[in-house]
Amino acid sequence: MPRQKTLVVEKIYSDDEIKSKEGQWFDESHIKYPIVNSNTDVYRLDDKGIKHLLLKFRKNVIPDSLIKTGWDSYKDLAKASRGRGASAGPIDVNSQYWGKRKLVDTKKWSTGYLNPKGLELHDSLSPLDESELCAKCDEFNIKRKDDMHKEQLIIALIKKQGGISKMKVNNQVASNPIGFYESGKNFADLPCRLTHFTRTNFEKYNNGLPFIQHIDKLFKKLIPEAHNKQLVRADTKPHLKIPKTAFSTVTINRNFRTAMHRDAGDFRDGFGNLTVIERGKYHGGYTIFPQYGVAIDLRNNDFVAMDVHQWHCNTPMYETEEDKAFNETLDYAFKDNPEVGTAGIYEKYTRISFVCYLREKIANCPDVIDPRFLTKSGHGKIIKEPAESAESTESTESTESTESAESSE
Ligand SMILES: O=C(O)CCC(=O)C(=O)O
Ligand SMILES: [Fe+2]
Repeated sequence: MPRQKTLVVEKIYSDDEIKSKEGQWFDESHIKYPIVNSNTDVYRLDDKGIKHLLLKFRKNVIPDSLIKTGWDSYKDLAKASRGRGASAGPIDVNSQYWGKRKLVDTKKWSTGYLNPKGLELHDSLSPLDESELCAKCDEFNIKRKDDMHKEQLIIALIKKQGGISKMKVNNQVASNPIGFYESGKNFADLPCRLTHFTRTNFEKYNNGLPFIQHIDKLFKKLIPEAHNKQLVRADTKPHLKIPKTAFSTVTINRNFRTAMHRDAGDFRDGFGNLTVIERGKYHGGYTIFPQYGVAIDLRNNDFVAMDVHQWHCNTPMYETEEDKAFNETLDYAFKDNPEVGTAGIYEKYTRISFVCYLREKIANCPDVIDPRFLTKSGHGKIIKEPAESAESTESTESTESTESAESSE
């Protein structure tokens, strides 16, 4: 008797069809197989009928003591981010977050917005009529089309005067990488490093390592060949890997319902290794691969190694009446100001998911790195750091997320 089931799944959508749905929401109606919640290996068939491992799910393989370690160490490290790209979902102009901002150039999951200077300019330009705005555009040598209406003229004037955010951003979600990151050139030159947020939360990061190391052990046991390949690569830069693992980085998400995306930035031949820590009661939040109609219910103590280069997302999380009654008996585990409007986090229940992986470009980092970038630091910044994201995003932002990181601590 095998200790696990095997499921082989076929495409419901062609590659082109599914790609066109990037950044969109999927709900439970897209699940075509019984939801995976016991030991199961899932294989997907490609267009040639060749089988590839999609995921290995294992139930109840993380001891409660390590779940407690993970919760105590990492519950507060899912910092808010506006750099999660398609996974953050379509820009919701009426959300608490965007409702109080003025958006420009909104496309699918990305948007620009007016900065304080832009808002000021907007106020001063709004009383002008079209002919006055046209005259102003001419003053600033702004090329304008004859059919531009009032708001477009105002935005053109604001843009010319630096009143629009430099970077496009995504919905704000609680999702943040800890561990190591490769160099980046986003406003500031950043070296290969332990991320700033990890350095400023260094004790927490360290205290939680037994939890991450256990996830690595599960990966090794379940998919030894892939683990070994990833370990060999990670070991080429031992100063940039999480000790005793094949991982460089862990993305921590809090109540983050992802829209359909593929992870990027991680080792092409590697796997995403996920677990969840729950508090309170909720339903849904299944991790679904909509192209194949298969979903898993990843819960406390469970583990999945999955091919994060396949399209995936989460179904909505919700409370039944019973869940609600139970959750009402709980204290709040977090002290977040609802006015900030980070998606999902103001519920009484909590689902923290951890994605452990190796960043592909770490292998290109130098062998010698200024030790200041690899260890505990105070709150003062050694260097300005832009938002980092588990995915490559069309854009990442700079100082603003850094500032909010400082103020949320
Ligand atoms: O929380 C989950 O189930 C999935 C998270 C995910 O896909 C991600 O962070 O990229
Ligand atoms: Fe993902």
